[in-house]
Amino acid sequence: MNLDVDRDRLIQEIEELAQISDAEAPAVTRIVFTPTDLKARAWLITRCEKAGLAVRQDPIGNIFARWTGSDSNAPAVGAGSHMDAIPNAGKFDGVVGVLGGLEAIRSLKRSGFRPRHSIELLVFTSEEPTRFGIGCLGSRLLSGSLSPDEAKKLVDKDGASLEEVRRKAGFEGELEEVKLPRGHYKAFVEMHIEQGPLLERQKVPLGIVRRIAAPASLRISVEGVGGHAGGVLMPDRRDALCAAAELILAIENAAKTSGAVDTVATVGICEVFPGAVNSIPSRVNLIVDLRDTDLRRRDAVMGKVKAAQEMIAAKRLVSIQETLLNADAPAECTPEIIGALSQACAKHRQKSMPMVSRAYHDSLFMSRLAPVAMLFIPCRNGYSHRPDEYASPEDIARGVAVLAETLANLAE
Ligand code: HGY
Ligand code: MN
Ligand code: MN
Repeated sequence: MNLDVDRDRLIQEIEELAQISDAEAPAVTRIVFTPTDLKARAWLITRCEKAGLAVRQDPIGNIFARWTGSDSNAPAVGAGSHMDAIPNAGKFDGVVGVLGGLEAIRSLKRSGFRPRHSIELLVFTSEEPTRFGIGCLGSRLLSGSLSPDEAKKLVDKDGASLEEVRRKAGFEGELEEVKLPRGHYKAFVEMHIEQGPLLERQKVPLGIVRRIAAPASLRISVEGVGGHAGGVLMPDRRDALCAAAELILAIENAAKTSGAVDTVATVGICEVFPGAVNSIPSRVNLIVDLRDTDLRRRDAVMGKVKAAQEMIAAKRLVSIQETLLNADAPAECTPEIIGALSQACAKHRQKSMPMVSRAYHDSLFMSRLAPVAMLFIPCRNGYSHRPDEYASPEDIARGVAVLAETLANLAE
């Protein structure tokens, strides 16, 4: 099959999409259901329609752009990722899988390939947890990993519910209509930047993911006693921020002493009240992100974090409440799909290496719905979730060619 990836147009599309952002270039911010997100969706849908794909969106805003195959009874082969971006992020996270997936389909069309199984590009709503506190909202609902009732409880930091926000953004219908049955897809393949340094360090151009780490996130609220920064002497204080500081270091230590380098813990959000320089912090809210490739180890670290909360609360006479936001199992990718990716790499005479994904992805939840695997391309210095995130045109085009070959292999 003579596959020619239109690299220049693809790079130009990545640059164009990066302009649809609420941040100063080169940073990208694109939060779910904001006007910028809706503009990006409309921009993408136009390109999918130009490519001759039939497009639909579901009640949570997942986008499905389908190249209908000759056998309407055969389950579709899916590819895709996300376009939303955390504040001050880069332009490649998720986008490489969406626009790369679109270019893979276009290059197959140009090659004269005709699929028996339909090939469908999926763009998932809110892969990032930024607005509603939980990531992979679209793929969780699609795979039944999150119930519509649970989703209806979600509110953003302004107290606006997911239900009102999505309807205001024009997404009608009921969340009960989102879930798809197992068997709807024959396979799902996601191309993504590695968001780590291994491929670049080992000078291997492609990674084939066999396992996706288990993510969990917690909200921890520390309640102390506020007061005047001058009038309250140190022995009389119950400073919520000092207690939170001790807890943050205990969380770091719990990850560092888990016995494996695969355990990671991050306190990415710390809100201090009342937030005045001359007022003792009375309350602190922390959002904690905990991950490991091994579920048991991750849960053991969560147990240590709980014990640290109890110890610090007793010692400092503060109250500490933990709310579990999500705790997901890791995903094993499917040998058959991994095999299809490695065959495609071999056919394109490209070296590849087996990898674990430490970031989570929509594939984590699509694995509850269909056989999945992921294809990683390098990103410079492993940087991601930062404006200097970068993947080279060569690496992107190479990944697209292998993705196209894999999709053709699965769809014939
Ligand atoms: O946080 C993650 O792993 C993903 O980038 N949302
Ligand atoms: Mn991300
Ligand atoms: Mn991503």
